[in-house]
Amino acid sequence: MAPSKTSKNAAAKPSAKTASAKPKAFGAKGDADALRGSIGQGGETHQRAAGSNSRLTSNQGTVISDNQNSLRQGDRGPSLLEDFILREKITHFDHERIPERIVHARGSGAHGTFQVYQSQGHVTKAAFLQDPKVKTPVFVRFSTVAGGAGSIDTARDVRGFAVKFYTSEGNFDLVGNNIPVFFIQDAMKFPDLVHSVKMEPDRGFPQAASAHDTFWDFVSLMPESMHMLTWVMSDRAIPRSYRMMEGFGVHTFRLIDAKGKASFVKFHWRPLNGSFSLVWDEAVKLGGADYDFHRRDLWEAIDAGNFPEYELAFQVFDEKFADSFDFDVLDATKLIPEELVPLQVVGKMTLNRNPDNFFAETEQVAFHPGHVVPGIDFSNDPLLQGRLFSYLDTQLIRLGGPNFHQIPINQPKCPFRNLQRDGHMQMQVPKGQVNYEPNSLDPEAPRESPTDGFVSHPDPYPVVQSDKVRGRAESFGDHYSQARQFFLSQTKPEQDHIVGAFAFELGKVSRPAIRARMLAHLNIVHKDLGAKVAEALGMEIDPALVRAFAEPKTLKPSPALSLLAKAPQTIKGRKVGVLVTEGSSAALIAAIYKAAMKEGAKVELVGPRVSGVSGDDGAELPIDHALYAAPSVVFDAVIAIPSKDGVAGLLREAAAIDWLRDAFGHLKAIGHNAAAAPLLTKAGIEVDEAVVDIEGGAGLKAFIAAAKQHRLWSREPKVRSPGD
Ligand code: HDE
Repeated sequence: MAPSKTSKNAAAKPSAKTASAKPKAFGAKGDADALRGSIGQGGETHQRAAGSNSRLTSNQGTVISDNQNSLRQGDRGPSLLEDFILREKITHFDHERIPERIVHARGSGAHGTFQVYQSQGHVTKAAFLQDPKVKTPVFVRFSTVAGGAGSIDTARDVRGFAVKFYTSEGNFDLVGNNIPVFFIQDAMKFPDLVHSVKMEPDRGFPQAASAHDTFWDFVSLMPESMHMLTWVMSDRAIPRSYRMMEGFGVHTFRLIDAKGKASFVKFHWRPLNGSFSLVWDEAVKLGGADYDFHRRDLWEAIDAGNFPEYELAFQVFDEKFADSFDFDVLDATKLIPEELVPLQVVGKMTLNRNPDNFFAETEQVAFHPGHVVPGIDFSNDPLLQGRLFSYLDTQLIRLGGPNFHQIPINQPKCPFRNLQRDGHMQMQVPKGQVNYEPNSLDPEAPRESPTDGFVSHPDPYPVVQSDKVRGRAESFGDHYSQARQFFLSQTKPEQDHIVGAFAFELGKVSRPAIRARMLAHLNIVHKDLGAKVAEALGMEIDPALVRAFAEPKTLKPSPALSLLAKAPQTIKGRKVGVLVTEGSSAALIAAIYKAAMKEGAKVELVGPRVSGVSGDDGAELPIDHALYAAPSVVFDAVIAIPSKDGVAGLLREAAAIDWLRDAFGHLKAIGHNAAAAPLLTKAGIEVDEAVVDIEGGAGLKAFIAAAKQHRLWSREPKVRSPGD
């Protein structure tokens, strides 16, 4: 931001008044500090001089005269305990961090709105699902699960997809994931699961990775995890972008209509631009190239006005369907195939504003599946029931007390009043004598609303007279059939990636017995899966282990479970990287911008330097990145158009060779000119339908068509085999 007129003047010339009133305003060592003042860090100087209300103060409002030097006894003497300004500043700083989330610590947020397409009054009375004209504000936080707050974005992991709807009847939080099932059936096992996947407690590594002994030890002893594991080893766990992944409420919830009639529901989010993933080698390299790949992608898209959109869909079903379904709808390790209960698209969420402050909003937002509104209710899913306890409890420690709902990002946007009082960080100043109910002293005090307040669904689900038990229904017992169904529903490349991911992860497990147990499970899920992973690991499947489990059912494949089968052909919201050199064709660059913009994609120029590179017309090219700072993994498709002279320099640059070699290995569309030919050869690129000479023949059009396919899957067998 350009400095204001006042600040420029003032910074250049401190006022005589300030200088004379306090000759040592910038310290006895004078020169360095005075220089700092003149180049902007001492901006407060001119603020004091200007006497504006942007004067720096302590938290108590005392105006601060010197923000550069602590108080000491003489200019080389000891600092004084009396310095209340230093102590306040340092103490606040010492407390800047709050405990990070025990899971989902690494996340990125965005504001937006939700609008229903048409009234859903036939299934729910929830106010925000009635009127298509109503825009309900939302705040969304996407996250990884296992890593700490500072961990990489592209780890293989489940992604959190948590949405807070600020409805006219209170906040509704849909705290979901990008995978529709979960690892465990009962909340009792959650701390064990999380302990096993987080860094190992003695050594403090690995960070943000499930590829280690404790995780695979735990899940190999937990057959109910098998379905989720096939998902987590699939491409779903390495999404291309938060803008390009599905979301799921996971559990069965209930919708309640105005007459009190209940239906079961599963919630789904579908990104309008389609769902896409990275390939594993790309995800690994992105971990080094751009730690914040997903956070940056979301921020930049919203900042550029390219707003991510997701449709909300319901799978609505009744008790009769629930009873007829092969699996228990209360079991969070199972999904209901869309082919059995089709999705009803009910509305759209648009993310249109970045947070103003990461900590105040993204870090302090407090989600809770128990934040529901009239018209939405729970089911008896034991995992959900456990969550209903956990989320409120965790906010108490994380946000420091029971008033976290008063933090702006958590406050309902409808009126809220009750008689809860006091506690840490109470921000409200409740008035009057009455803080209890019933009372006869204050007719204006808040009271219950029997007619339109939240009433729990009476739940006629057969809770027959029974003993207290710690146990599970038999209907939760089949752990393999849906895992097999998921595997069989994938396209060939997707199946290969699942095999590759299991081989990679189990290859990192040091105890052979754990690997052997997992291979036995995978063999039950599907013989091909077991055999291929065993081959990649160079191990045999132990028949004694396999016999211990019953043979699962072979269910009809569900094509909706494959991402590739339903991927739209688009480059909307994607990035094309263009490698140029001194003397690259300005006309060709202009044509590339035009063709990409027409498709809603963004072009970024990569040059040997970040500035001072001219095109063949002599004009300086608007380079976005220097080559060493922008490997091709950060782009969806790439083009190399060096000049005839410029290519010689690239041939000596490992970064340029890798740029193309990686794009080829990651199955991306590669456009080039004739001058790039020796570079392509040196990078080992074999011409195929996604390697396009953009100057000749079908030209740019053919390149765009190739890029719209996301990746050229038929190239994959040439560059890697499953299990690599
Ligand atoms: Fe969570 N989960 N979870 N979880 N979860 C948390 O709450 C928990 C589960 C999910 O961006 C914590 O505020 C238990 C399933 C998301 O702030 C904690 C169980 C699903 C987020 C917690 C589960 C989720 C969380 C940590 C098993 C998908 C991030 C910090 C019974 C439907 C929300 C916090 C955000 C966060 C507990 C299982 C989704 C500790 C006990 C299943 C998206 O309370």
